[in-house]
Amino acid sequence: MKENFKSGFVAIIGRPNVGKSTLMNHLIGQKIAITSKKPQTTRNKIQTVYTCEDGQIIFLDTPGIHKAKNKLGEYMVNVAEQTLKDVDVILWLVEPTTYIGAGEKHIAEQLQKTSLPVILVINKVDTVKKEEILQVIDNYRKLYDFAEIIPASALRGQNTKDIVDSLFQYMPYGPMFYDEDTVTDQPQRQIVAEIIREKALHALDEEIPHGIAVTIEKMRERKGQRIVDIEATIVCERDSHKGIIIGKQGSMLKKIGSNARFEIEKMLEEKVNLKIWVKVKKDWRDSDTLMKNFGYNK
Ligand code: GDP
Ligand code: K
Ligand code: MG
Repeated sequence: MKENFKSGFVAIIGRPNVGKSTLMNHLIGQKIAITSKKPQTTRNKIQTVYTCEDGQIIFLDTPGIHKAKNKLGEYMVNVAEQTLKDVDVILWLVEPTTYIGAGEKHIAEQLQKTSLPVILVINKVDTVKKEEILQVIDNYRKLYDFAEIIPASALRGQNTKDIVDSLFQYMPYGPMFYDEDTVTDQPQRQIVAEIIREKALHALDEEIPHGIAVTIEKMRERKGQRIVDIEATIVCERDSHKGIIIGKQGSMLKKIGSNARFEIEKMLEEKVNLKIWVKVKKDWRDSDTLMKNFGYNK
């Protein structure tokens, strides 16, 4: 370990879908947070660890800071606000649009309350022209007093090294909090549940996905064999949703299951026997008890 080793905590914030999970996954080089085209994919605070010669960065992938519409929404906003209290640097991701919307203004207002350095990443620059990027930078410079503004593409890995460098610049000297092999402290069961939820999000249409949760009832390696038996339940809000998730003669559930199994096997490096059930729990997103049941509590 180097003498001038730095370490600290970084909150990744930004509206849903700007590429927070993609960036974090890219930086740590391993898929942890699930990503999708639908907003609000990330519900829980996920901690990932990036370690190199210069130091260690612990990332907290926060759900979007936005106005809550139900209990789940309130929970997510709460997690985000709590996270901001315990970090050294804030990394804010935005889309490369010249128009700054109400959502961004809302976040800027929240940030005025902190004295932490805020690094702005203008992500997805692979989707716009150079001239436009300069205009975006200009507009954001007027919005807030950022420590740095970095245009990048998390998907292509453009300028992501610059992001790491400037994070270290604003980070204190400190110890290694986690050993260098650690990339996350998320329990494996939770990652498995997130993978299944991601595959369901990808396979299903609009409305249903926000109303689903995944629980893992069983996850156990067979004695003396390299096979893990997993039993999971997809919880949805309506009987009609249940029908769609199962599909004609079980075809949809089969697709979700085999896509999930493929990825879980890659992660565990073992064969997986995956059984998925589908259950209806009406309005679970508006119930404190059911939310707790699904692991959304602090
Ligand atoms: P999050 O909700 O902020 O965590 O966003 P995700 O990481 O889930 O990304 C949302 C979508 O944007 C996914 O389809 C990503 O593949 C896509 N995306 C993320 N970063 C980039 C980027 O740099 N360029 C492009 N073109 N797409 C990106
Ligand atoms: K997303
Ligand atoms: Mg995410």
